Amino acid sequence: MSGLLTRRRLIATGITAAVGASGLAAAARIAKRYGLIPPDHSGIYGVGNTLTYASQRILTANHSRAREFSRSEISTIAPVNGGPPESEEYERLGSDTFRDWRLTVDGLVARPTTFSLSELRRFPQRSQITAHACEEGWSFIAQWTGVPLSTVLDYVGIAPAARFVVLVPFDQYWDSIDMADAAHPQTLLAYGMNGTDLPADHGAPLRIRVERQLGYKSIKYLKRLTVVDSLEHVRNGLGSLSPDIGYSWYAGI
Ligand SMILES: Nc1nc2c(c(=O)[nH]1)N[C@H]1C(S)=C(S)[C@@H](COP(=O)(O)O)O[C@H]1N2
Ligand SMILES: [Mo]
Repeated sequence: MSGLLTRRRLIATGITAAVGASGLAAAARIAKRYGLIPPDHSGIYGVGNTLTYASQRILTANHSRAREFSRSEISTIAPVNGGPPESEEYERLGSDTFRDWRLTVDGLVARPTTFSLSELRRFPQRSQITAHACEEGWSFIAQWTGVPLSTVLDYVGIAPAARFVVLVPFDQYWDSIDMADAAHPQTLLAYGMNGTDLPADHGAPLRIRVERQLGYKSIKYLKRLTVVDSLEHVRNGLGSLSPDIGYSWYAGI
């Protein structure tokens, strides 16, 4: 009897798995047809990553905003994950209040440009009070001030083939976002936090805020943004350091 039950259960499990797998395959085909394929689409988590990304992109096609908070809700403590880079170049630039620091914006753009901090400050400014959620389970609310990434991309003129923006900091991290996130009104190149210059621990002189994704996408200590049509030949080909350490490229919330 118990043998029969086991067998039945096995059959049932097999069917469920088969239906699930073909459903996933169909969804993956639809995702591919509409260009909703994340760079880490292969491998054991590939189908799941593709489904998450494609369904969120369909649901959030209208640039839905992350919640914004009031000043009184700003957290008194803001934890740090990943302190300032131990790079000679970074330390040298920081010792002179980042006067010689430049952000390079290149790749598929009409006018590759390097920007000093004061040049970035001359663009129309935006401030937003948002919640930062780390994948490790903690969060805090802070005010971020900077220039929308879309303003800078409009200035350099992105090519029609552009699909991703690669984010390169001074440390070993790197990541990329798609054009939906790049054009999102809350995606900010932030040089200020809670009314002061961005503190060293939180990414001085410039970090990105990608408010619709988990904290690890908000790359700190930026030095370069490169616009590309594909991530296939960028470093590990997976769009980010995260898949190397067990996290997905897309971390939408
Ligand atoms: N360059 C760089 N960016 C980074 C990190 C890092 O170590 N280096 N850590 C990430 C992670 S996991 C989180 S949760 C946030 C932390 O931001 P905070 O230190 O301002 O809280 O930055 C993200 N951006
Ligand atoms: Mo994080």
